[in-house]
Amino acid sequence: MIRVGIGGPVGSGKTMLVLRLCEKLRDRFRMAVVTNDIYTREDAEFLARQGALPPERILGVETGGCPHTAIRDDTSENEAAIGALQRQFDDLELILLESGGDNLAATFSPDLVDSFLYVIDGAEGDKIPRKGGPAIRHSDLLLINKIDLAPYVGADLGVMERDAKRIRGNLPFIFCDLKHGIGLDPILSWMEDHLLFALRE
Ligand SMILES: Nc1nc2c(ncn2[C@@H]2O[C@H](COP(=O)(O)OP(=O)(O)OP(=O)(O)O)[C@@H](O)[C@H]2O)c(=O)[nH]1
Ligand SMILES: [Mg+2]
Repeated sequence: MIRVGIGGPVGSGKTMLVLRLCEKLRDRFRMAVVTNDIYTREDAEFLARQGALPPERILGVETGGCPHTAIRDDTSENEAAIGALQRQFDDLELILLESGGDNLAATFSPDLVDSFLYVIDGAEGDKIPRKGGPAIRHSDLLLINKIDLAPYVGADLGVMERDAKRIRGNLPFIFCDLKHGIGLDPILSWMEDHLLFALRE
């Protein structure tokens, strides 16, 4: 079974990415989702309402406190959620695990996930990629989302591209507008090449 972590600051589009990935992958793989919210289970409820997956395949974990802890330092709540899903669906192939929104400092424990994607909001200003931090630097794939909104705040995609290249070296990044599905195909191709190829179809 492959576990994919999805991290990023509050409101950057993590849940939208989970929804889009479910829509594209649910007919090919046996999937489940774990969402982390700090104080609610809102993301799990949203995904269930949207029909991302059958509701019993979506588990919301209310982490309380600091979202980093639950995905990096003490992952027991998330391991328990994954364990519960595995007991219910013993043939799971792919789990998407959404972190609570953070402040550019979170990373996933390599014991919790096989790979992690980090979503930043391109409409928060073109300085975000160069602010760096462990996830912008080291995530397996960086997504610069909400490019549809970037022009409204004067955020320059060229600046973000230059800084992302400089900070990440050879690690990949993709510009996207997940609300409208822009950039989803390259994200899926990357997942195919790096993760999904290992799963039987
Ligand atoms: N215009 C636009 N809106 C987007 C895009 N991606 C997400 N949104 C919207 O931005 C808001 C936040 O998106 P979410 O997917 O909930 O963000 P999140 O990172 O999961 O947020 P938290 O879990 O609360 O940290 C929602 O209203 C989305 O509809 C995008 O690419 N373009
Ligand atoms: Mg969310």
